[in-house]
Amino acid sequence: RDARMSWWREARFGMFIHWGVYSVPAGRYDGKEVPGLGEWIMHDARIPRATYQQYARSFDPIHYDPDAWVRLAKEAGVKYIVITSKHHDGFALFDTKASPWNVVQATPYGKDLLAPLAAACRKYGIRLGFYYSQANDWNNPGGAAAGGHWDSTQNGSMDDYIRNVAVPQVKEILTHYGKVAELWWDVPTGMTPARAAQFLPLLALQPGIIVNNRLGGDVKGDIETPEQYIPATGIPGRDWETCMTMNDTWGYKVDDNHWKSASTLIRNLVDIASKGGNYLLNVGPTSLGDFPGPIVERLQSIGRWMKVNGEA
Ligand code: JFZ
Repeated sequence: RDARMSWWREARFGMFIHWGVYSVPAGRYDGKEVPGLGEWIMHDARIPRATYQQYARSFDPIHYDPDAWVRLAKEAGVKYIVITSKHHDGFALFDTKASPWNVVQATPYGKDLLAPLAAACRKYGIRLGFYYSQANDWNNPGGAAAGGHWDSTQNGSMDDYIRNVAVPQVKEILTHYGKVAELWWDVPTGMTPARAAQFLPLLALQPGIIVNNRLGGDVKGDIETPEQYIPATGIPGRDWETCMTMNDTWGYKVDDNHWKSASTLIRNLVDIASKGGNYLLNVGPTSLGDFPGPIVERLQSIGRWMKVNGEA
């Protein structure tokens, strides 16, 4: 266990990437800003499944340059990246046989987004992890929806969804992209010990993998995941990773300009490192595949600070 955790305990700084079809509406529906998180827009605005699926036709990230993303991360001192392979909207950023709701089949872009990111990470010596929403899935029928479904076409058996979509997709992300550093489960709506147990054997596919604590069904995982805050005294006896946004959303939202300053972000990183944790700092790329300007500026500022004060 300790050997497996050793790189992670020294890493201190990771980059979270929330990217998907929600970057197309970018927080607006029916001409109005939808309050809350950009990646929750389908849920929060009760967007019908067929309507939401139309956004995929405009998901065409022709500016996507994973080499540039990873270089920027590396220059900021980031040691690992965790990207949403599938968020709660169920959209897979990868080529999957388990559901047609994926970037290859449902978008004009038509190419797997994870493979070139994995290649860039290998090139720059950055570890790569995957976020996967195992329970909430608002498009593949039978997937859970926190608070319940709002469109009858979402209905189905959650056990069938787990067997036919989630488990096969987790197997795909753990076998098609080389070494996977971290697996980031999220929001265990409807998860039971029996459902969680369907996923556990898959971890053997990546012997060194580090798993967070959000699978559900009483599975503890390797790391705690304080969200948007820094525990005052760390978390004694547990490894932990504070995930945090630079503004107020994870997925890109055009109206969210509430940016933390670079000095706040640097202070947070130092505070977290001093308490034995890791900082997983989020970026929400646009549907064209760009990092918003304020994010680039902050990563560059952190990089300048690292050059003077960091180790790497
Ligand atoms: C979850 C997601 O719903 C959200 O979209 C984002 O991906 C974030 C990183 O994770 O949101 C949560 C999950 C757990 C808590 C709060 C928000 N929590 O435990 O306080």
